[in-house]
Amino acid sequence: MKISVVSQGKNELKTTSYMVFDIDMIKEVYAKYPERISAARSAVGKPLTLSEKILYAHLWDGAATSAHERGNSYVDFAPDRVAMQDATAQMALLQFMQAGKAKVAVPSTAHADHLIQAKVGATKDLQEGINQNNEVFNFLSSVCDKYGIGFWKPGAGIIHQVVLENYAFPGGMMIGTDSHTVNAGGLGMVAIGVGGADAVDVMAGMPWELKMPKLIGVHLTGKLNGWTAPKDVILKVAGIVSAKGGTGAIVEYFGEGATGMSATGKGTICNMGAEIGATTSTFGYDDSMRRYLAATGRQDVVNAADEIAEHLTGDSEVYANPEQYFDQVIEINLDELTPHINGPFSPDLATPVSEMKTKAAAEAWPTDIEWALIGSCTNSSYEDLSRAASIVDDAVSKGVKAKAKLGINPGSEQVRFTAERDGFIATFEKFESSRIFTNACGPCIGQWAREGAEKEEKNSIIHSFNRNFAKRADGNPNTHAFVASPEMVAAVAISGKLDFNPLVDTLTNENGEEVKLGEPTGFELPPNGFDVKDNGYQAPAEDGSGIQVVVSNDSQRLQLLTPFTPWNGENINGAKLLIKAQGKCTTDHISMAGPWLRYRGHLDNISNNCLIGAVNAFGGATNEVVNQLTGAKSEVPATARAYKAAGVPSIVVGDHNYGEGSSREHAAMEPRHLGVVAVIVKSFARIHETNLKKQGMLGLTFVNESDYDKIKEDDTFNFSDLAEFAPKKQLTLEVNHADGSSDTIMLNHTYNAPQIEWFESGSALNLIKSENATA
Ligand code: MIC
Ligand code: SF4
Repeated sequence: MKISVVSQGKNELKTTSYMVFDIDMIKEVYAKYPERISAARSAVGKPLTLSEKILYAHLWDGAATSAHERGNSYVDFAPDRVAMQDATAQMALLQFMQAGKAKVAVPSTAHADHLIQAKVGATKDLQEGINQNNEVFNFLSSVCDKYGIGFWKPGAGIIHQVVLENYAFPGGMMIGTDSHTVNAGGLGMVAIGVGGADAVDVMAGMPWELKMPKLIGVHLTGKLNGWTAPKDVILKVAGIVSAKGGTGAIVEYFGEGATGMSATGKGTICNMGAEIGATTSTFGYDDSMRRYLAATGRQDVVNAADEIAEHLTGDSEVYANPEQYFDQVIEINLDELTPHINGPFSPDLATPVSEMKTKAAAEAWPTDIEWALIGSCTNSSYEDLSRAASIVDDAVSKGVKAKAKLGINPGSEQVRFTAERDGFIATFEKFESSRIFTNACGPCIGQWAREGAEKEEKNSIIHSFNRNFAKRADGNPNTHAFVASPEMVAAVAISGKLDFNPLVDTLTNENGEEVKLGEPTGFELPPNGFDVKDNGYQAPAEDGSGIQVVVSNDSQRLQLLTPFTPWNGENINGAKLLIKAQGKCTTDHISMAGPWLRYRGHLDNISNNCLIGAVNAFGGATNEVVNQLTGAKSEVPATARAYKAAGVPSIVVGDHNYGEGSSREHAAMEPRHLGVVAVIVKSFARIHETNLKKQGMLGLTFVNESDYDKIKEDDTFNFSDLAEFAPKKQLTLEVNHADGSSDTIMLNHTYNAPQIEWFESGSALNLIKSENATA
């Protein structure tokens, strides 16, 4: 099959013909709502939040018969749909191919968005992206065709914008193999990021398990105004709760401030809920959602949702007295909220724009901005582009030129096409140095050929993305990346200064006059409607049974999976320390993206990036550990391979919130493939912990956090009571030090009985396969 390019060329005829995807499925979901909500209400015994309504309406076993304890009970759910992006879909679909099913059990889509590099501009970059990744795109296209999965071709857009525009619906439940799947909360869904193995469960028609989340209520009063944007709400929330403050919780927004903002603005807020570790975030069904659904051709969804509208938002008693219903309540008054800039290196480091001058000086952050980037799944809607363009327009009309380069990645071809028709693209191009990149992730995931990045100079960039971990955008560890709203990014681009405060500061124009930028203006939705010539969608074959999916044996990009070895039932003895990671260890540190995205479908090749970004607690270097078999220093992946070859199991030790960030299961599969048996940390990020379990690893936490300090570089480890591995029972680790002394350390785990079976079987997939074989 040949992949065609979504043309990003000039607009031609209006050819939009909308189709509402899966409307019958949506109607079926809604048909069950009244009965299920009333069952949930009796089970819980009090008024319900929106999050509870959606969760209880999607129980695998049907109507609720009892309440599920938040933060404690594992519950089986039946999500309505699955979304995957190219960088995770490869591994998800390689696993699905092993599950022995002819078709996916629920509507599913895959989106080609992560693999296209931003270099010179959309047209060239997209073609280059296709040339570079042809093998992978062809694989995805044919697997999708075969198994009944919708495929959005390269250039169609970023998964979460495309999902919001086409598939998200109020009250629905979705999982997706990307942590920002949560973006669909902007249309009132419970949408959750997962690893590929979880997606395989749902696509194979099995229940999907989640620990009943806790609930955080965010009460938004007042109204956004002036320079303040939806992005500032989540930048502020991140500052309040920190990068792990939302762990295990759904964040539900309500109040006049919530209903007063656009659906895509709500999407921005939900999107970055991933950066506080939240399971997901959501908003009640309201007029902004009606408007957005109608504008994107889904009046049928509005009609269906309106029939059960009362069930698609929280009960009024809940919003009147939130403290009685949520585990935590946060109040934000939008009238008083001011623009924020978060960063560098962590998305929760929040600074109000008015304090940036002092803060940047105190921290010695470089304040000259060379690049300002607008885009990513967080902020690439029509509204975002229109508001950012208004700033550019204003500057141009006042004779001010941009000091920094501006790069734009529109969220979807529909957004780009419409924005071009309405003149916004031309506005951005009024600055000579502006670049319009492909409708794709681009710089957000390190797919950015930034000139000079290899020099590793200390510098700052600002962007409207969600993540700003070290090296993420351009691979340079000294790039200080700051996160802000698109309108602030435009203003900072124009001034060239990180600490520019458009509310009070002036700029000097070409005539030497001092001018002030006007407040942003824009359009929630295109006044003349959305339009697109080729949205880039490829429907799957009706009957895919005859389609062959070919993976060549000598491919460097794709590799069929070999099942992981089941546990032999014995205690694990004589394990060596692969690395004790210190401080922040996100999935970007464990399995870097950027240049490594090319190996996402090839487990052995991508394992060569295993933990290369993690900081070694002994000596502080990255990608340098001592091979305990030889005593020599060596790279992490090579050391792991040496232990594996010698038949010596290894373990990884880590700090807090280990595995924060992405859903990529490579961060669990790589260590597994390289012979790591256990990851022992102070605390885990949710998706990563599940990914470890799914791949048959031991993901354990210190009972006493300070035991982390007892682990020495040359220790040998024995798991002495693994044979009695059982739910809620601690495990014992004997730590034998090189000087002959030893410590006994107790470890907690959160495995329930079925998850212990995953460990015993070698992986969750092995278990599915054996169950299918005996069915
Ligand atoms: C990201 O933003 O880090 C990614 C790339 O979208 C990831 C998924 C991946 O690693 O492929 C995510 O957020 O889950
Ligand atoms: Fe793509 Fe960035 Fe969004 Fe991840 S966060 S899906 S890389 S745009």
